[in-house]
Amino acid sequence: MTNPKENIPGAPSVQTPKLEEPTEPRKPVPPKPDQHGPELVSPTGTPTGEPEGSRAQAGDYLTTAQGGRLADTNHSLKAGRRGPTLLQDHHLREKITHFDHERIPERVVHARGAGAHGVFESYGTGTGLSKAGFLAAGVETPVFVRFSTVVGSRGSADAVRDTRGFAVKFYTDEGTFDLVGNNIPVFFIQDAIKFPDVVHAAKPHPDREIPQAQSAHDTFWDFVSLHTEAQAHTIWFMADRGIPRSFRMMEGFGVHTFRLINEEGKSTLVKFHWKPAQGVHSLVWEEAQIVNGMDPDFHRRDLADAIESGNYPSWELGVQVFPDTDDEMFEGIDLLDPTKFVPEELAPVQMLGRMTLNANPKNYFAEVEQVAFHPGHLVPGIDVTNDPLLQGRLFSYLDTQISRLGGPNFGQLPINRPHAPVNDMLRDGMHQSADYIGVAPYKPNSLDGGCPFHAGADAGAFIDFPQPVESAAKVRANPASFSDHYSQATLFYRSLSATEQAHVVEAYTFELGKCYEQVIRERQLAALANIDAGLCSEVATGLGLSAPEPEQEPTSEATSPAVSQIGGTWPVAGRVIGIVTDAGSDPQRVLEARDAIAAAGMLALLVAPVGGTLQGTSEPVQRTYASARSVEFDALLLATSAGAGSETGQHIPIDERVKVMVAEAFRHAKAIGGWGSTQDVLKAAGVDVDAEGIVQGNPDEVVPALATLLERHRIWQRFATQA
Ligand code: HDD
Repeated sequence: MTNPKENIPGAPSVQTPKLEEPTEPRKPVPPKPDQHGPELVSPTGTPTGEPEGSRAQAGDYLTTAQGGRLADTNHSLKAGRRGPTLLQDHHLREKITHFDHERIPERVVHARGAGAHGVFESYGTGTGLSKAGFLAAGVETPVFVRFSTVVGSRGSADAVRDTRGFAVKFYTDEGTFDLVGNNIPVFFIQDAIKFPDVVHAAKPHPDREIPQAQSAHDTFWDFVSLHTEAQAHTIWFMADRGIPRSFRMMEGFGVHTFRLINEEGKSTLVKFHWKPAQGVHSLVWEEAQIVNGMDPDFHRRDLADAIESGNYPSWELGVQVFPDTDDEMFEGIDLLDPTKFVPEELAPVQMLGRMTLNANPKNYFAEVEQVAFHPGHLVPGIDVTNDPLLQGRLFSYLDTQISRLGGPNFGQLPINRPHAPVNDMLRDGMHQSADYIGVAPYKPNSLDGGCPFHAGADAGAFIDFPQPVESAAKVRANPASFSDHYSQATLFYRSLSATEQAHVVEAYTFELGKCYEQVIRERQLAALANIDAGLCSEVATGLGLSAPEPEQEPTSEATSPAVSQIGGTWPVAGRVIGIVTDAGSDPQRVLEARDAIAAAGMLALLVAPVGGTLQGTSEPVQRTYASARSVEFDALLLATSAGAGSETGQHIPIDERVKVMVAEAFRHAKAIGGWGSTQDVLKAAGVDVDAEGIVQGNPDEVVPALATLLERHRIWQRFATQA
């Protein structure tokens, strides 16, 4: 490399060592087997037949955006080695200009997200309800899913307390269907006109732009304590659902009531549900806080790693079904009120098919950032209701893509292209890239032979359901049933186990404790009093305030056990076990355990004092004491020899970082197994060796025992309040 100062008289000569760049052309690194991009369809939706890779990054040589080959992209064109730089350097200007415009506005909400490709396979059980082609028996439909947090910016951490977005794009033969839902079945507000208010309240304070991706601040609690219809949603994400263990372990909900139309034109009201095969699991709060520092990409990484390792996450899509009655009520619950859910005990979820995510994106920007969802992307057989929140969403999503993606042609981006043929009369506009033919993009026309023609229902057209519209005066008002703001918050809280209720108390106490304004804390306590007197008094105690009397006592004793996340057993595939080793570990037993873990479909990560290979083997270790933390493991396996009764006879002191790892894993109610000096390590970490969920023995005993414990996710008995 040339000394940059070589032309300066007297400047010392600097020799900078350098790694040589390859000089022979070679193909770009191909996508990994777990990655694929959007299907190669043209902007008008027809398959292009283009070979993979022909769109971009093709050929051996670096080119400009116009395809001209470049001799040098490392130096700008200068008048002499010491400049100045010449304006005529079109490559410099193209490169810098493009770079200057690389960022697009992030989503106003749900900015932070992760995505994956997959397939939806229909069981055919929905055909009596809906004529949608993708719900017919055996039909496979490609999908793209984007999970997200709501409040944080694009670079914020994954494991914050928040609602999660769960948006699915089905590329059906009849056009694209988007199911744009959340991991919580109720919403903050009843009317879309309040959306800017709730979002402004939840976003960082405008003066200091603090805090990022948090609801633990004054403006949020100011709003929800005044606008009490938000209480039903808020309690769901103060509960464990607000800090999921993984995107793979979340339920999804369409939230609104939708309308399915069958071949006979019969309408049925439904609520959509996604049920994860992996079970519904959460982090505990301290774990989530550590995760956000240790690995802000925790959920994104977890999803990508699972898919890369062939551990494809899957969900069943189901519906709760309600008769389409004039009053749009079911068992006293107003189906048009999006702050209400229908307990599964009253209307069981009927399964329609399974979605499996089987490929990671090839390029995050092109796919995850540019994907554009819209609840108005509907297919024949699925229609909307008059839910005032949904009605406003039908406007908002199209509108937002225009500023976010720079114009009205975002549907032509590869990730957004329908897989059904597109034959529209939309023309021109920013970023137009469709190869349109014909001279008459208007209707009626004779010059293009009258094409394209309208389709009828028999030719697969979307026919709006002819729902009668109430003859009434124009009003800015809600139905009377919308003024019940508390009954379902009460129902939710009372349906939780004692451990989950304790987490809710801790969450409110933490969040309100972060507020500065006393009046806001008191007002939220007044709202909690209307939900549950016990909840209110425990939070009040934590805040050092007295509990107010309720304005209204809960009238119903109803519960819905289905909302509790504790009690079931779930497949353990994809769970992560950290095997903690040290200089005296028996490599034979470590590898035996690792193989047994893999055979059970779980992932073992070897943790060693330093990097390199496992002592006495050529097996690489994945984590060191410096890089490992308990939060990335669902369970720990102690294969250590350190401690008083060292198995090797040679005394190895127990590393402080191992003690932290063990103490944390225990505190977070994780299963811990081991052999060798396990007892010593547990004692040194302050752990009761006889506690529930501690298993000791050889790998062939310990690994199956850990797997059984993991089926329940955590050792719930360890929490002070029993499940
Ligand atoms: Fe929304 C994005 C889910 C109400 C306006 N919303 C967005 C995303 C999800 C949801 C999952 C991210 C999609 C993606 O990954 O690209 N939103 C919901 C649910 C709601 C809801 C389940 C209620 C049941 N949203 C809602 C209302 C409005 C919006 C009432 C406006 C009146 N939402 C938007 C938006 C976003 C969005 C501003 C931001 C980025 C985008 O649309 O594409 O238009």
